[in-house]
Amino acid sequence: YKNPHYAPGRTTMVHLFEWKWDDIAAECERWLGPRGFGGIQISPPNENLIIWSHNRPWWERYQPMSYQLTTRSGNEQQFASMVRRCNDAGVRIYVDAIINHMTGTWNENVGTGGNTANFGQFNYPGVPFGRNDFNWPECYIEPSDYGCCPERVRNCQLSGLKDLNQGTEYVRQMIVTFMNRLIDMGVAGFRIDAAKHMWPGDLRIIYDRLHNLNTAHGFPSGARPYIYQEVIDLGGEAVSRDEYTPLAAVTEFKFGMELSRAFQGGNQLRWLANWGPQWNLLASADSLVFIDNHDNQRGHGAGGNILTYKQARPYKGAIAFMLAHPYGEPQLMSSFGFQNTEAGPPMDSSGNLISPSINSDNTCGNGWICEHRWRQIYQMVAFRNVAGNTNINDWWDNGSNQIAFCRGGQGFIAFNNDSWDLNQNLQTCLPAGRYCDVISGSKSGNSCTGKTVTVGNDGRALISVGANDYDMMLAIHRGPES
Ligand code: AAO
Repeated sequence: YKNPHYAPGRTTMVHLFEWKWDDIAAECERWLGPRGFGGIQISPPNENLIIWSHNRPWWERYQPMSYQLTTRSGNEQQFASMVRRCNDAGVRIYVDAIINHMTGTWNENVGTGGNTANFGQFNYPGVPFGRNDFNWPECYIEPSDYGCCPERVRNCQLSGLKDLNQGTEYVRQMIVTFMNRLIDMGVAGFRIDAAKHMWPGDLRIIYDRLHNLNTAHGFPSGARPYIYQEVIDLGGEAVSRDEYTPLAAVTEFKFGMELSRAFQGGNQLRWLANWGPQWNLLASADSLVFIDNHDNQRGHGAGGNILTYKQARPYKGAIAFMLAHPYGEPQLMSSFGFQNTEAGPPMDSSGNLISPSINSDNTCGNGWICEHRWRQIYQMVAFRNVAGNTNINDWWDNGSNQIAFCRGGQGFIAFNNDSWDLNQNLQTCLPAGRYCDVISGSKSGNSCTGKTVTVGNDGRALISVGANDYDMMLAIHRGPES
């Protein structure tokens, strides 16, 4: 369950938060496939409660009404067509699976597929689920429970969301049927939402009943779905990430927290020389990594001071480090713009999602940020693909916030987060020649729209990153784009 089964030569997934299925299919064909992206985490595809009382917040999608595939993102036909078109473009689909709970109790009770529920009776006819399918007695997770009481974290309600009992055969069957339907339609894996709030033993039974990936969508025979479990573990809690790594991969929240700190100047970049398990991060193969996710970019979930698109310069630096460094399976966030933490995605007055528009410079409009279309980000995806499974070598630092390293003979990157210029003759490990920096520009015919780096016969080159440059890093690599 720890292999994402990307198409050959691809390495990176992007969370297209709240995108519509038709738009994702188009994005696979026009952008993600050609640019070498490996996969997409999509928003939950199953029916959720419509919550007008909060003006259709993004978080209504974490309140399941049924496992029918109808949401604001599209219906089942559109979902199937997206998976087909993306797989044909070489881009995999990973589903955000909300299997810990159903909705909370609300005055509104109509779902995006038209199903209703009787919350007082714990009755969800769209599945169907009834009282016996939930944990009893009813209780609510208190902040203090995280420190003491694993059974309360697993058997009580998270934010008042009705807590399914995965210990029962019927609940397992409903969940497995839902997930297998998605696998048969061609998805490559799942994010397991709120995995911390389910018993590892129950999850293991569910995972082991999942089908192999669909060979008619290009997966090798016998391939198991990629599973990454959302377990927030910043240390000091009764439930640990180590209970989940024997099952499948786990989201490593310390990763984005530490890199956000470093790239905001709270820690010197030179300390990143031993980035990885020595920083008390999970083993690389167990780890799904990101700078920000849809929760912590808006103050939900865990971790403060997380870098997001709103602090673009240090954010791009942290993302570049993530993609240049071999540790973990990286995931990019692709956001809609927001001012307050509840606000839903761009929508019209009926609540229909508004598609992103695409500007002539490849960026998005209509309220969508599309970080995955920022040059400094998508060109680092290409860097990571070229770097492949090489290790880090020729680490250099100035004893402070200027660092540089090579990835085998494939790529070289330098960062300057000091307040003075970086001008150094450094080992790039690349064959002699002229390279285009993929951060300040791109290759255009025989010249570079940004900086040019000339590598000598000894592999060394003069590397310049000014303290006031638009971006704090410079990257060159083998292959046609640099
Ligand atoms: C909404 C409303 C609620 C209402 C509820 C029910 O906002 O007012 O009661 O509906 O009707 C999302 C939103 C929720 C929303 C929910 C359903 O974030 O606001 O509730 O949809 O619509 C915990 C879980 C983690 C979870 C995270 C948000 O462990 O699994 O809370 N994330 C996922 C999704 C998320 C979604 C859900 C789960 C539910 O990614 O989008 O919720 O499907 C500690 C614990 C963490 C815990 C946090 C927050 O973290 O370790 O496990 O996360 O607390 O409670 C420091 C500590 C750190 C600590 C943190 C916060 O950083 O180091 O450990 O402080 O205290």
